[in-house]
Amino acid sequence: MTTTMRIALIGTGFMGRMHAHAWRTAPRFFELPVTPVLSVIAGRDADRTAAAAARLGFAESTTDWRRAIERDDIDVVDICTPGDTHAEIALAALAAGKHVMCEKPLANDVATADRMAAAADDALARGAVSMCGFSYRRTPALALARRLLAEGALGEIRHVRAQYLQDWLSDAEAPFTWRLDRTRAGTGTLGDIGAHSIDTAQWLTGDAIVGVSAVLRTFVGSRPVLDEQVGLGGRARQGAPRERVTVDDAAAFTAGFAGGALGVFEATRMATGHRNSNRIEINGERGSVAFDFRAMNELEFYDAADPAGRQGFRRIQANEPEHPYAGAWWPPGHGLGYEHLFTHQAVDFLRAIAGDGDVAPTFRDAARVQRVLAAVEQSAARDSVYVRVDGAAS
Ligand code: SOE
Repeated sequence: MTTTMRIALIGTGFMGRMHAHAWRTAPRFFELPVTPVLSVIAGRDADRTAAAAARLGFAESTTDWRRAIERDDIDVVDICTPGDTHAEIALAALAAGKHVMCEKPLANDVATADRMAAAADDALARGAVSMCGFSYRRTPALALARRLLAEGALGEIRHVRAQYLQDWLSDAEAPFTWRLDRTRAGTGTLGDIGAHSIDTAQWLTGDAIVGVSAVLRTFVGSRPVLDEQVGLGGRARQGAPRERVTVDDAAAFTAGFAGGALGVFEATRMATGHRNSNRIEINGERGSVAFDFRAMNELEFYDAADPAGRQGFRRIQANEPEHPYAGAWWPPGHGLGYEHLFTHQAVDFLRAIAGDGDVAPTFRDAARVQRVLAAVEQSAARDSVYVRVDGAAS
């Protein structure tokens, strides 16, 4: 095995910049069996991609992702592009023998996700690792929750309550983006942020969602097109042409888990005042955990075994050296941020490549999330009838 992992990053937007930061930061804070090297970044516009390379620390830039993938001196392909391009890039990269990191949601439909998962399984047999970027798994407080649940601290799980609330589309004049185009994004809020809640819920509980009953809403049917899209924000000029929104603005569904737990999920980009409130609470027979990304360094834990008179949720600052990932960073209590999740993701990925730890979530795990997304859409299209999740354990 080489001691370096030469990265080709495809995409220069929000996630591209975030992943670049993660590859650069990971070896500076974590002991790694292999060292990432920022070799090439691919984007659509030559000047802007060259500027991104210079700024983010890549040796080279290109407008041809295929050439980047074909190169012998590339080991890892990192896909940070809109969903409709994931499969083509990932399949080409896996065929070329590269390790692949792919942003979420894995694909825009189940059949494509399944093809990617099958290709990843084959590639793994040949030593190439693939991971889907459900980054919230790498929040120390949520990884601690996962540890508590795996240890059985909550006992039998009865309730999963997940809300992912954003508000960047609450203004009807907020501009159109690819995220509002079904052909590019697959679904809207559901796949973009609801997918995080689904993945987090299944990962924390170790249980599968087997059926859903759902509603989807699109509150604003068309949006102004900006001359140039910058990030998620911005406002269009007066009289700008409008583009039809072909995805959901909000999703709500109840879910049954294989083990009997009842799930209630809500995802929206229309919750005024909520910039990025990713919350989950799980109640079991022996206790509960609760997390809100607004206080991402904390996990609330209720232990029903605490003595009478002293019971209540305790707030654990998940920044102690005993907590997942936290020991590599600052002294206790100094806090981590959103970007740390991606650094942790890069660390886990590089370690998995070197055979140190399992790769997760795999493309197979991500295809299971895709099945839940599909079931939610089917239920919503049929007046919320209960739809079984295809292929889920029952
Ligand atoms: C936009 O809604 C977005 O950037 C998502 O695409 C990310 O996955 C989420 O972490 C933050 O919000």
